[in-house]
Amino acid sequence: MFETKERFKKDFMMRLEQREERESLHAAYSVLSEMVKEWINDDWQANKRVQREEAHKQLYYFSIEFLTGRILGQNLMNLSVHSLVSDGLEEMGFSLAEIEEQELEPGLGNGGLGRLAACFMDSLASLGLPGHGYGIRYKGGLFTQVIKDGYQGETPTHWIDEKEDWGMRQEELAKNIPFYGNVHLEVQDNRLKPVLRNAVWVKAVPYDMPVVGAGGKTVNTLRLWQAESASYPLPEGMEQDFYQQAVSEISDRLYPDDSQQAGKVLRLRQQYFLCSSSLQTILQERDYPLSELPKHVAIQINDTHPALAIPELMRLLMDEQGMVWEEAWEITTHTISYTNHTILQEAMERWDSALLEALLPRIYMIIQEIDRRFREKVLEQDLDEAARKKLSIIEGGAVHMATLAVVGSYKVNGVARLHTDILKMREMKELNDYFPHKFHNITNGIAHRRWLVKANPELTGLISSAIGDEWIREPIKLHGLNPFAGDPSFLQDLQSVKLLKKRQLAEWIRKQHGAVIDPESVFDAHIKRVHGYKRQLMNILHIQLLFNHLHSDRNFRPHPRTFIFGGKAAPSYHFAKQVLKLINAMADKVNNDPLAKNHLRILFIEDYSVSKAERIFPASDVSEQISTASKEASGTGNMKFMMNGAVTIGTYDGANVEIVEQVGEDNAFIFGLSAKQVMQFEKEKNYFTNDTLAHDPELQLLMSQLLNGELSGGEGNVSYIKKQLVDENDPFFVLKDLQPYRKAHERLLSVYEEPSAWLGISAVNIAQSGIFSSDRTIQQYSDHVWNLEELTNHYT
Ligand code: T68
Repeated sequence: MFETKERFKKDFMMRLEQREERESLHAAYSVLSEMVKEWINDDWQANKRVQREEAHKQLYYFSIEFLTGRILGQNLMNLSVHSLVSDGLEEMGFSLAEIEEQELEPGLGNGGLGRLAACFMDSLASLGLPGHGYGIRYKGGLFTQVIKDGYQGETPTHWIDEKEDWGMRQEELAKNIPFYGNVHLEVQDNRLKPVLRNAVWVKAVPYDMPVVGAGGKTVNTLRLWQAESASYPLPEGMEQDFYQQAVSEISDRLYPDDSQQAGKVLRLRQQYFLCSSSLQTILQERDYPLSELPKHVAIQINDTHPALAIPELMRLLMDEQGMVWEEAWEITTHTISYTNHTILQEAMERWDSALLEALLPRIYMIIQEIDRRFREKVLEQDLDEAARKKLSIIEGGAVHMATLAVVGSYKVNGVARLHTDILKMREMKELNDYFPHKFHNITNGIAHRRWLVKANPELTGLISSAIGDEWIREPIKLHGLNPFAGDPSFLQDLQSVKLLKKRQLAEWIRKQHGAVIDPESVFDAHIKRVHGYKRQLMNILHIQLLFNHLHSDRNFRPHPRTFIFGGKAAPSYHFAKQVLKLINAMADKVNNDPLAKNHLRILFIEDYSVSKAERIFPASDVSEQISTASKEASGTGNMKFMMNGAVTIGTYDGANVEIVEQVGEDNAFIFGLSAKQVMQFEKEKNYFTNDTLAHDPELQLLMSQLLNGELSGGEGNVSYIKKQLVDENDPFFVLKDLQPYRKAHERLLSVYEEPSAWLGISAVNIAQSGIFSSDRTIQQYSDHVWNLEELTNHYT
């Protein structure tokens, strides 16, 4: 049906005419997605068959979040029919872009971690590797952000349209998961066996989504579990209503806390629900002896959220399959590997032992035994008390999930080189000393097909006209663009493309938000979750410095800039919410100031999402990557900007280090404390905000403006900001890095004034960005962790 344009048009119209509301855009979306699903389905079934027959090793990526973004357009692109469909629709008077907008966006993730999982799904399928996702089908994705009077409000987001869902319900593959109850030891087959009595059972029903790789040849599966009532008797005394409520809660909504440990029992239920249903499936679907599991299966756990996979696999192997501890442990620790995404203490998962024991008594017993055996081994080494503590899984009345994850996996990776080094040398030093070959680095990457090819077809066209289109399959070949960084005619075209993308964004903003921005101004974007360490506060304070400077110095009249912010704050993160209010209050002030508005504009884009990101990255000139050095594990937005030719202003943090290594220090604007300096201050506790303020009247003025409420529309609006900057001695070094940040902006602007220099830098950034494709990342996981083989006859 997509073989020729004419065939597509005929088929599409025929189906549309059978629809009741055939005039509506939604009907067009519905018909088109139905056609794509049918088209994919044959290949999907064929792929499943081939993967079974060829007995390929399979990778299962366990993640509590998959932030896929909209799916229709992505599938059309990977099936290589995007332009055919787009042209065909246009000839019939439809716009594919408008049709794509009809799709409710699945917001099943908070930020980088969830989006990374989605990029990985794309790369696995595009490289022809058998890798599948396991996650949760939350009814409510991440909340919708509503800004009212400058404050963030949150409303629930429902993304599921049962009729148009990309997920196919697989009732017959449902699994039952036990919670609570008591463990009894009973004699069965002449041995003592732990049996769970009086448990509360929950049914997990899978919804399978096809994941189409580029070229459409490989179709993998993203399986999302939905919680439903099981048909088991309820424990004595439990009311049916209560039970149903508790069950549906499990997949009711995504937790909105990123980089924060939630600590709630519901979160723990979600985690076990995911791990148990997925592992039961993997074990049941197999047609090889259990002892060979690590030869046939690799399981990657995305952060510690699915770390219960370790004791759960032990439970299934021992209690259900009759294995002894040693063999089960051997298999588990050769099947599971773990990716760490953070060193922030507040994000480290620690579950209260009593809570875990009550919810999952058998799992807790197994964790205790893992801990006991590991302690015994540790005792054989000559270590001091502090080191031994760091090697304990259960410590201080809590289960330390990162320690469990390290002990129970065969490989542990960080997500950028600096982050991995910090893990090995500081955060997990003792574990790394104990398991010297376990830790390694695999730097994150992004799906260049979504973030460049799809989001920026104009730049894609320009690149291909210069160097051919092989880079789309082999992104490292973007290197071929390097010579064009000195080619005036290419740079002029590059400038035209950027201007076009800026105009498109400005037009969309005018329509959506009614705000007017000038495409001739510098688009400087800071888009990511709002967090102390990401330092949106430093960005906005810098704008106030510029504002003060404009008013105090009539010779200071810089090139116009538009500062674009976008991002959500966790609903209970008061500090972040005040920063958000501060940004909006500053926008009001600056955008209406007769002098300032000619030079500075502030735009806050409400309800930042994947689809909004797809518009902002291509239109940005400047990429704000200004986290406190050592705090951002990697960052992936930094890579999306770079690939679209935006220039980085940032600290040496996360993957920024590797970005600058690629482009050279002349092609990025780096400033501020290094990770080493930050960690030194933290260790010695010898940094004092007042030392920074003492000799700097500009900063003193700024602080008084901030603290008296002048910038935020009221003193009360900065109480948490004040607490952090003043009472807590500015833990993220906002004030310390502010003047260096300002100087970096000055350097940046002076280069911007020279178009050929600026565009050359932009071109080098694009040329050197290929290494940050998630195809490279996935290949590394495959080579060094999973040992996957490319599917050979996946075209059948
Ligand atoms: C991010 N982490 C890292 N966490 O902050 C970022 N956390 O540096 C990195 O690039 C990215 O992971 C991918 O590796 C997160 O996004 C969360 O979203 C999260 C969610 C729930 C609980 C804790």
